[in-house]
Amino acid sequence: MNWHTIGPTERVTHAGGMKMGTNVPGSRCSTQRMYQEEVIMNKSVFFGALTVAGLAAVAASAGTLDDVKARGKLNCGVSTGLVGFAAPDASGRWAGFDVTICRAVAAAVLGDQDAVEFVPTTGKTRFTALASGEVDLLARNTTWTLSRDVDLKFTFIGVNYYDGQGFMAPKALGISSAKELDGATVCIQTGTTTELNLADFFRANNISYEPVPIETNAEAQQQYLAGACDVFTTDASGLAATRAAFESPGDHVLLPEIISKEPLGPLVRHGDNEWGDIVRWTLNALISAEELGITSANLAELSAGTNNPEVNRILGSEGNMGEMLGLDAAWAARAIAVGGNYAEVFETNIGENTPIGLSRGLNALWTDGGLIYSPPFR
Ligand SMILES: N[C@@H](CCC(=O)N[C@@H](CS)C(=O)NCC(=O)O)C(=O)O
Repeated sequence: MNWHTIGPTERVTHAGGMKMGTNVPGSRCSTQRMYQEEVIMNKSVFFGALTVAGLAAVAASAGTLDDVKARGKLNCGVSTGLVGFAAPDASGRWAGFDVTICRAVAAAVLGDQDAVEFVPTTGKTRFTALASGEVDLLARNTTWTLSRDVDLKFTFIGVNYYDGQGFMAPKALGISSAKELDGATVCIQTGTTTELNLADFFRANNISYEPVPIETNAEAQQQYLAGACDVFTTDASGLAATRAAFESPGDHVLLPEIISKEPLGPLVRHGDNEWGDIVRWTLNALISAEELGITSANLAELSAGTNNPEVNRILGSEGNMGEMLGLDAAWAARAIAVGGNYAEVFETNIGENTPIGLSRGLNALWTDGGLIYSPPFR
């Protein structure tokens, strides 16, 4: 399909009642500017001459564990709102798959899953928030890439969701492949891998598009439904979460192409390995708990001691792993108590029986044919 050959009046109307490809007057969407995430992050947009990497070096000099303990609160960077992953619930309490990581770390370190200050960040602001020390940890569907590690100097402590970038389009558009998108307007969040992958995909397929840059998922949703862009592209999990919040999710399709690898996981600043270890092994505790059959239901019972030595080492009835981390013996048991093991956290927040409806897929345990794998508690 060549979008340039379809005049605005010929385009079908979808959810918001506006014509496809119509720009919302005065919105950022009339600016067809392509942001390059690393340029934004490194060109000192936020802090004069200090780069994100420079900020990371400054902020990492202090012991984050001591800071968190002294403050009595974990500052955790999350998204501005993506239901299922991180969003305030009906009572205003932050909940979700990523939020659980923040709460699990707070439970492990401070003994209180509510001792968390949730700091909403956008695709653009998240790295500055972490580098400057505003947050101790970022748990916000962030893709592990070489430049974010090596150049921005962040340590990805693991992967909590293996994802890939997809496209969502109104059903009324009648398209069945992203390769039919020549000339389409595409809503993309700035400061993300999304915009870089999008450029690569269209270039590789020798087709063109007009980017409609947006900053938050709420804005993406609104612009897409208003017809400011023909399609919305982001991580497939984000598309599922976004679509689930629509009034008529069935009016929108996810196209079959997954155009990138998006290993999403929590990250900390380089330079504070002790803190990185705590976050890493907190995630690993949730994953190992699934593998070893530790659940919310049997946690208390198993914590008293079992005949499985690894269960005992995780739950603290044997060995001194908590001490090695600068914590106490029950650190992992408290982390698991927050939302259960990895499977429970997945199923409660984003699984097949939730409106988000994600299957485990690549995120099944390695023993079930997936990629989720924890090194041993040994
Ligand atoms: N994984 C990609 C994209 C992450 C991203 O920002 N995704 C959007 C769309 S799902 C999001 O989380 N938005 C939440 C928000 O705006 O607060 C990256 O790390 O660059």
